Amino acid sequence: MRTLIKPMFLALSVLAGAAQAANPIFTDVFTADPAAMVHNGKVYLYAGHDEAKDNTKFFEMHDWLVYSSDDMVNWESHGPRLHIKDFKWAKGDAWASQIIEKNGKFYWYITARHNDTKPGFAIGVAVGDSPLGPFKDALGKALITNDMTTDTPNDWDDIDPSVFIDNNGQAYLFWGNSKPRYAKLKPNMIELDGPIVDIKGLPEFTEAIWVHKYGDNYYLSYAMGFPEKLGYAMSKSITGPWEYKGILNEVAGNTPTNHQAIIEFNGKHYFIYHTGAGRPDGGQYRRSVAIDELFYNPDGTIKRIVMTSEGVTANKAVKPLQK
Ligand code: FUB
Repeated sequence: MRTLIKPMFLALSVLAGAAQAANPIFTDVFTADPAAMVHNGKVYLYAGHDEAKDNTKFFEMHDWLVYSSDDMVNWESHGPRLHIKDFKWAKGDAWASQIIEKNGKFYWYITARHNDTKPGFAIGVAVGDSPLGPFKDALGKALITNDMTTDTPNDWDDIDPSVFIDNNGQAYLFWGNSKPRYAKLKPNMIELDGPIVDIKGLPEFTEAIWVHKYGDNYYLSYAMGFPEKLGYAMSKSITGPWEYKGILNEVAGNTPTNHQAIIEFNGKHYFIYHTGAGRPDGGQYRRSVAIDELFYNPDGTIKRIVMTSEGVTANKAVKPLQK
């Protein structure tokens, strides 16, 4: 499925003279838990799909949606590109995910509820040859299961994967609810390469880790408390130690969860998150992805995000002058 999504509100800004997309950015479906990746001059956005009838019971999530844009304002919908049924070991709950490219392959790490052979939430990985797939379960079994982390009482502690490849090529998988954890990945990206390590120094950790690097600093942002604010920590190494730096984003409107992706695209930095606000029928189980700009301070710390209803302005690569 390929549909061109016109921004809900496309206006000419008097000041900037640029097209602008209002938040939330998609209004035909409910979208949550965004992850994003820049590849070949395009931004690919991978989102969970909230299908709950209303906001009274619980999440209803069966597949993951993909969108792309070359200016952050006009988005093309590529529809669902991965479904819970693509993972034979999973029985439901297509929760947060993140994708990464390595050697021309795209590895998409997902959260799902495992069937009764290994009860609890689990993390799986799908692989494809392009950002749009097609994707297939890379392992035929889950990569992380609840019985691998027995020190936490809840069965949803193994959720929300964030994947990162360091400059030396070593890949890491981060994840967790109530306890943040990471493990090295083997070069094949589908097996752990060493122990599961607990991460220290993240006060009030709840879930939703996103790891990124800017300059020579590593950043680990995460949902804290409940209702969730987003906080962040910095380090000079992907394995820590992490130093907590403060709140990055306040509680999003009309939903207690908060889940972010942070990317750089054409020289600007973006904070992609979900909110229950901005749509009359939105809420805790009917969330919508929104995007605002993110700004670094000269010392590498990040300014508090300002969530806006106006959203971001169009950002196209500037072509160099032909001589
Ligand atoms: O969308 C289901 C769960 O809610 C995610 O896995 C969490 O990060 C929270 O957003």
